[in-house]
Amino acid sequence: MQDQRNILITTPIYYVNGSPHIGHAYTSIVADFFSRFFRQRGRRAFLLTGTDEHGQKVAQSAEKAGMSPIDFCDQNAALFRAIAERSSVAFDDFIRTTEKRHTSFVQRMWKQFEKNGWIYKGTYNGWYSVRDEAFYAESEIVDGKAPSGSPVEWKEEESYFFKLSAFTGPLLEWYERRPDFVFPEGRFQELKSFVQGGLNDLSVSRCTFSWGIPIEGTNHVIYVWFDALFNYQSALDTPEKFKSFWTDAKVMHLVGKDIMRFHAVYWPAFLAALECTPDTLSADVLERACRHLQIVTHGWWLSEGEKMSKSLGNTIDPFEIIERYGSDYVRYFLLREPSFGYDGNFTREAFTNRITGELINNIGNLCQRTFTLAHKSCGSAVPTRAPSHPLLEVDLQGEMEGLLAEFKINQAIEAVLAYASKANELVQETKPWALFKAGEQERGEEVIFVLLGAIFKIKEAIAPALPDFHKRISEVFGNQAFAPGIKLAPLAKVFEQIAPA
Ligand code: ME8
Repeated sequence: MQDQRNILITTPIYYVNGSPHIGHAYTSIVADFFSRFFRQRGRRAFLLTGTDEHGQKVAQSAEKAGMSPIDFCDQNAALFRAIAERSSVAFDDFIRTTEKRHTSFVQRMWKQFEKNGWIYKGTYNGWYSVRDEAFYAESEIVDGKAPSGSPVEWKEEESYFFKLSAFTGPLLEWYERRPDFVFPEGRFQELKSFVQGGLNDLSVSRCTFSWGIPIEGTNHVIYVWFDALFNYQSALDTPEKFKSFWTDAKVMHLVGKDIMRFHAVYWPAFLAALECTPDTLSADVLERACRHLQIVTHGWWLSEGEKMSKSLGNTIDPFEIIERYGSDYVRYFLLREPSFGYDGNFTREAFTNRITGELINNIGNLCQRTFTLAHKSCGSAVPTRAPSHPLLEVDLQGEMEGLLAEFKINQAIEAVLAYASKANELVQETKPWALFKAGEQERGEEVIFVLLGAIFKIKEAIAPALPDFHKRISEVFGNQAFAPGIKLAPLAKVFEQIAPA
């Protein structure tokens, strides 16, 4: 039976140390794609996004900008909200970790950890990367840098620790029960190898700066990742929301591959720690606490084959390209180009080729030709002669469901393109304009009926990727279900041409 549970879909909450990047827009677009897809199937989906505002990185960036941390956060959080809106990401909530609903929630969680015996005080001696806001073991440092390539510094400071080491065995046992916990499988293997190496206790507080959630009665603030991960629960700020979108729901955390470890190791450990003591920890507790969780990781966007970086000057500004091409084109390219889960390469050439070759020349051309004839020769209505035809029998939605159950986003889009190509072949074979010209009105109308039916299927199937296209084509059909005789509204242009790369 199909899973009909409500679903909570989350994006990472993004650091506000700078302005949004195409990678941030990407994760949010994928999350929006899935939430639209599930909603289309009648499931209740809650799409959560937001900003991660505490920690040393943000504090340092605020200082550099000569601003107070909170003013700096206000300024940049607004940009993250704006890019989600301009990418047509229909989020249900945008959480900021500086909000009271979040800070008080995290403080409550901290107390529960203490009560359950998971926290002790010690001294952290080791490597820390401010850019990654992550601690690294000596064995992970390569050429004086973190595995991510970020610079690290040696830290020695008093710290509270979370007994993460107790989780090594239980996590490994639980992972075996949940082969789908992390997508894609290969990356899950990497994670298991990391855990097999043995987990160290985790430093979960800092006392050498103050931009964080205070631990009451101490001079410490909570480690930014402990703080950040709980956004997924603190945002569900009424008992009804918590029950509907956590306790009784499926939870899909979409993240880039860079932050898999935090989501697939720390997060399950934190959730389990709320429900047991170190003595009662087991794989069963993890199962109970995390049974509904799935971590879906995607790859990295490169720009013209290289890592995007300010110094190389090859970063892609999401505001700029959306302003220039509109959100549908940008969404289409980002969803269509990479094999989901793996790295993608953003090149101007690939962008132009996909938009022109696939959207404009295939889907756009089909719509343009069909609507023109429907208006000119069929009285601006879906013809009443309704023949049966193999194109109308295709279960495009079913095909998409099968592919998307395995996160094959690009293949699902390919299935729509293949279908549109078949409809275009029908146009070539039957030449409906010639039929009308030759006075074969009935045959012409039959062809137009089939083509309009095909367009209707296409706009439904592609809706999660192209919300604007879906809206415009739905308006042509009077926002009604497809049926013989319904009136068709005019549409000036299906897709705008774009300049060659
Ligand atoms: O890690 N390609 O925030 P962050 C693809 N605050 N995705 C990219 C990308 C790229 N080149 N660059 C960034 C954090 N991303 C934490 C998260 S969650 C409780 C806390 C996307 O601002 C990708 O989703 O560094 C990556 O995981 C995320 O931005 C990192 O955003």
